[in-house]
Amino acid sequence: TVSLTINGTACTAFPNETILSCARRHDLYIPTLCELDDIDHTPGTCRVCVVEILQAGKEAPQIVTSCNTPVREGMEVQTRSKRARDMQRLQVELLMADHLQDCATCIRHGNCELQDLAQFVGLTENRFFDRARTEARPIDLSSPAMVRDMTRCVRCQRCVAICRHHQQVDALVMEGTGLDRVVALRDADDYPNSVCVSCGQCVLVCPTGALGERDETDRALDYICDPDLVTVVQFAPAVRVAFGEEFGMPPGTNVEGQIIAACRKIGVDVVLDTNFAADVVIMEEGTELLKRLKEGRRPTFTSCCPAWINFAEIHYPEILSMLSSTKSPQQVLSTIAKTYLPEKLGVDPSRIRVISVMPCVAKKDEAVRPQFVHDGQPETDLVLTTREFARLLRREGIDLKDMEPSTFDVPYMSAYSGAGAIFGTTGGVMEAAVRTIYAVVNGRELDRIELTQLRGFDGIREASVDLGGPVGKVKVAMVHGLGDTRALVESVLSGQADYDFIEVMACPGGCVDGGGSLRSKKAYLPLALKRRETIYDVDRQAKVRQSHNNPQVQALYREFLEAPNSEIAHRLLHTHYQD
Ligand code: HC0
Ligand code: SF4
Repeated sequence: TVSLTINGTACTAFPNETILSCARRHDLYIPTLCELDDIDHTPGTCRVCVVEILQAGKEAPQIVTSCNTPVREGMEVQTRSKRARDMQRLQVELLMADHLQDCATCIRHGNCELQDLAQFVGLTENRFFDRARTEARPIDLSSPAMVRDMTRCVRCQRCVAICRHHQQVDALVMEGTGLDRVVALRDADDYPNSVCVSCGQCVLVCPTGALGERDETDRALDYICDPDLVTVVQFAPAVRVAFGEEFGMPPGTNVEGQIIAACRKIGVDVVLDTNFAADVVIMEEGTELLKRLKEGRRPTFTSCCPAWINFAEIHYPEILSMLSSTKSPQQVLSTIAKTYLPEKLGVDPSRIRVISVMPCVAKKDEAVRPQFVHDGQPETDLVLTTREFARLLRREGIDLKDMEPSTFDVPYMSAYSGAGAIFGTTGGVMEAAVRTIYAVVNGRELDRIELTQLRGFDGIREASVDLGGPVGKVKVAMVHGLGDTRALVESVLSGQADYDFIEVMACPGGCVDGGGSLRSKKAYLPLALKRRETIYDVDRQAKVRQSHNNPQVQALYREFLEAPNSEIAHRLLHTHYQD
């Protein structure tokens, strides 16, 4: 180990450890901006973490960036000397020189790492701001999902790193020099022509409002406040366990009841659950899989994650025939909400507007796919990310904590099984599918419902599952995060891998940490495990734990869809992909 002092306190460090890392382990705060510890990102571009050091043998102290300067034996570090504090403040002021300062209208207002930093260093003036130069930087509105606003970029390059090294999509590059340096799309002028798949991981790590979802809270209010419209809200499996913390509740709290109550309070007419549609997806996809297995078509990939669909279409069109044709739960619910629901409610389908609340930005993209728009009418009218939903509630003066939990008020399209609930975490779709397929094949339920061999957090997990009967053992795989997905797809294409069924989720962790989730500061994915624990709890406590045993799903087939993969189910609930 290495001995040094920081602010006069004796510290021990590992050889080659940085000053910043050592300070953090000793609970000594140094301001940072570009760095992101849990993805090992230290580009040293913001220079906010400057400290003063005196090294053995040197007479004068030096100013260095602590994120990339290794400790030395006998080093004396000052993080709070007058000179260090002045330099930290100057660096923040320089960052502000070309950062648009209309904070009140920024999507990140109140939750911005740059605002925090300005407070920490006590910034009271901004001598170098060049408005004309800043406003000349591009704002890209070409994606239905995201906005890339370079007037607010601080060039931390976290987005470039996450896209390149973790998702391995490599859609972003740094372009230009000096003050004109910005994040650009690689080899493309706009999102539709780029290799970006809208997974939103870049948005999750952006410290400012430079990357954000396309905010649609205004349009949501237009629908909700229009007395002629019947507004339907559906919310995704993961939202209920990844939302409470925005309102000060412990991470992983299940706020399903409060979400229902809040929707009702703001004037939503009908609240439905995407979990119900997840159960329907299992009926359709499970049936489809059995058919494909019989025909010897393997493997089958799940198709519910829209960033994965984008990834397959853009990067591996040769595998599109291996994707399940079943629509995602979001699109299944919206479709039924415009066909079956109007009959139930006795209203004209043209009056229905479906708003879905998703922990995902790619769902916005999915909603406007041409396959899901008929005669100009989309199945899903509007997608709000979890972040926008929080914004919407605030706009309506609602604090989720004050809401008395409520329950769904219609006896259809809202009940769900434990299998539908676990869709929100990596491995959940596979587990849900196996529970139902086993019962279909054997005429009885699995003895052990919790398929713990499918759970876990490794990027790629595989297992052999005995489905019994004529089907026997099948080989399944689950992958999350697009870096590992790329590796798995390559191994399928090269013939190395030999799977029957593969679940893909583009976001690491699955939807519990989707790209539309609340943003954490100074960390990439700190809350995934707490959220997934709650999801597994929901399953454990569910009265019905298999999709086919959900009485409302049974009623839907009895009253409307006839049978899984029936002609009408095919017409309404299946889709195709484009290469
Ligand atoms: Fe997901 Fe979904 S589970 S993609 O991760 O399948 O976003 O939560 O809503 O559609 O159900 C997200 C979450 C969903 C869909 C479901 C699937
Ligand atoms: Fe890369 Fe995903 Fe961001 Fe697109 S949305 S730039 S693929 S991280």
